[in-house]
Amino acid sequence: MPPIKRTKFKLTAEQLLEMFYWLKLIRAFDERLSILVKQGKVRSGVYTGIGQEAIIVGTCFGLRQEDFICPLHRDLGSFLMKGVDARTMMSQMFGKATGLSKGRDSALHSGVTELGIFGNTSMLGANLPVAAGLGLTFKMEKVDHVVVAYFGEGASNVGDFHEALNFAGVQRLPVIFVCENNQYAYSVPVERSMAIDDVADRAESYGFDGVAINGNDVLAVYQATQGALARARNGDGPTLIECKTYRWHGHSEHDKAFYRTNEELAMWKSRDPIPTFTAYLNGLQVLTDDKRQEIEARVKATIDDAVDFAAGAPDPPPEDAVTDLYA
Ligand SMILES: Cc1ncc(C[n+]2csc(CCOP(=O)(O)OP(=O)(O)O)c2C)c(N)n1
Repeated sequence: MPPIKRTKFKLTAEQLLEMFYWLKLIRAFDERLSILVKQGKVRSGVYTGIGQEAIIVGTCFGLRQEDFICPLHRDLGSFLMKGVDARTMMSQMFGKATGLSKGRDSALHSGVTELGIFGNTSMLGANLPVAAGLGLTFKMEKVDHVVVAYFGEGASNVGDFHEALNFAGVQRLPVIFVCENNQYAYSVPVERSMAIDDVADRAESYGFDGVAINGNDVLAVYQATQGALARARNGDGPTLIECKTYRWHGHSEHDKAFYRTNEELAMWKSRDPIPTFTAYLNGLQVLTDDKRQEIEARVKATIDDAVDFAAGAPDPPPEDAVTDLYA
């Protein structure tokens, strides 16, 4: 069987390999952070998205620079895919002067306007009305850019979520609401915080489509996002995509996650998004052993370089505390 030219998702072999690279890079970034934080090298709290990478790759792949993302604490990979280089991102986690916020915040609240990344706040759900506001701006400016806003299933129980979806539905705003349903909001399992099975069902109340999909299948996420992007760019309003997934680590690296069973974790690890996609690429003869080794080497070199750079980067000078103030 000859290697494919294009899949039914209209992705070329090169694009599929690029997706594979991002899955591996985002996994490696978080795995390294998990080690570095235990070594006391990271000044930020670390909330890994290990196990959830397919959501970020499937939603960010092919976004335009002008499209905005509103990422959350577990979505560092979306910064990388939107164009922040690994050195800057690692510096941000180390609290160094070379990071996005020059060492000013706990690493989770930075944005980069030029790259279409809106900085998050700590209040869960509060990024969603902001996303709706960005969508309203695009609509008023009559441009076909789209906002992709991430939130957890826990955040979907907060009032801000409902206000944002209602407003976006009424105004037909170009926003894609992406729920990362990883089954837990800190220690609270989803069945203890919601009386329905699917967050996706909530979209109907606000007059637009919601779909629940396998969030560990990067192509399923990509396909759902492409449909939502096309509708949003066409003026047909928002979509809610609920991605069912699981976070392998605790809520943050200091949480040992005693509230869940080893069996449950093992079951979800058997649905790891990376081997699933690897098997697909192997089946298409897109990913040869040589290619895989080359990509893995590139990922390792990128992470090693980012860590070396961040470790050697300067701390912010004290006098910097009074610069860049907004008054
Ligand atoms: C309004 C609000 N309530 C509580 C918190 C504390 N808190 C931070 S993350 C978190 C769990 C979030 O769960 P979920 O929304 O499902 O996202 P996940 O962390 O699972 O990705 C909680 C309770 C907060 N930041 N904001």
